[in-house]
Amino acid sequence: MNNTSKNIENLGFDTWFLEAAVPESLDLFEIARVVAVHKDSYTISDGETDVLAELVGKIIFSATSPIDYPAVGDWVFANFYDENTFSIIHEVLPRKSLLKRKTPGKKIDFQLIATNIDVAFIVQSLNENFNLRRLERYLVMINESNIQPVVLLSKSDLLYIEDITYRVEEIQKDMPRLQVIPFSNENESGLDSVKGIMQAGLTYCLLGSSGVGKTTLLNNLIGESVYKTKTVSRKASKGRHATTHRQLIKLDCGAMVVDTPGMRELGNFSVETGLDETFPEIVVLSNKCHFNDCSHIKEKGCAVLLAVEQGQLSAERHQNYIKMTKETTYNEMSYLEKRKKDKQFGKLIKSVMKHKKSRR
Ligand SMILES: Nc1nc2c(ncn2[C@@H]2O[C@H](COP(=O)(O)OP(=O)(O)OP(=O)(O)O)[C@@H](O)[C@H]2O)c(=O)[nH]1
Ligand SMILES: [Mg+2]
Ligand SMILES: [Zn+2]
Repeated sequence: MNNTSKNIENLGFDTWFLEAAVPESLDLFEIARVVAVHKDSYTISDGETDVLAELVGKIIFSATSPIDYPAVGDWVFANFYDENTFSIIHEVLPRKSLLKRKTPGKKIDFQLIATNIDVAFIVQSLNENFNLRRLERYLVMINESNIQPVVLLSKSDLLYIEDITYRVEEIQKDMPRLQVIPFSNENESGLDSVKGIMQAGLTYCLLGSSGVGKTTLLNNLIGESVYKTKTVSRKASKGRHATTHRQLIKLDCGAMVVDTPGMRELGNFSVETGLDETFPEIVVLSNKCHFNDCSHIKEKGCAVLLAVEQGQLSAERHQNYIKMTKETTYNEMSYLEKRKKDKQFGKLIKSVMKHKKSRR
């Protein structure tokens, strides 16, 4: 494999990763990027060729959480075999950013969505999917991960211009610094604005509910319909995702895009900075609360509640903030509890094994 630095630079590799990498590994392995994750294998790319990859046993045996496994967007150290038709991943390089969410349902664990993302496109359709509370939820996750968020409002062809403007203003009233771009995959309006902000060497991620048009947008950015979108009737497609796995695609303009399957549930996990960055006005207000540890739910002298009462802060926004604060605390506690139990169970097994050995 021809691991020239130019090729991996084109895929987004920069000095940040070089400095973060274990120096010895630089001599032993080649550098590649994970462009797709399959059930038990990966596809990695050196910027020239895509190669099937498996994990070295060490990674599997020492992994203690989903974070220890490679995800789409990761840079890895690998060895190539059989004329570059097969490879083994030995090490995951440190990450610039990491997008994770709670696994859907009651189970308390989390999943990696993607890593080393620079900009996240949160896609909502301007018609039925548009929802400020859901938007805040995505923003908490993205802000927590140190990724720049941009909001893309799809299907503008289905609304009158006044209604589009109204929705954009609704977002910007609460979040004036957030970039919002309405667009249509159908009549292509706004597509140039989306293309216009995309930069070579940066990695973008498409997030949002199923059916909002993420993959259609990707196909439009590529310029041809390479990836499958939902074309079956609404009824038949209910609950089914057109996109089933995550992959990283390189565009002609030099930018990279990770398409993801729509998420029905977006549980957040220990997202303190994410919450603070998404609700900065609440942070400012809370400095004026009478109690230092005010939860802004029912305390006397709460400046946040006063702002809601006086109409400076919308009640829905406040409620969403409280809801997510409670939820993230609950998820984190349950997760720590689970880890503790797992550890105790591990210790128990070890001591039983030891006991068995000593009796032999
Ligand atoms: N009218 C209109 N329809 C659109 C637009 N964008 C996408 N669609 C349609 O919406 C449906 C879903 O589009 P997809 O691109 O598959 O949606 P997705 O977000 O990738 O969905 P998942 O992969 O399931 O998460 C398709 O039938 C598209 O043709 C748009 O801008 N306007
Ligand atoms: Mg899709
Ligand atoms: Zn308060």
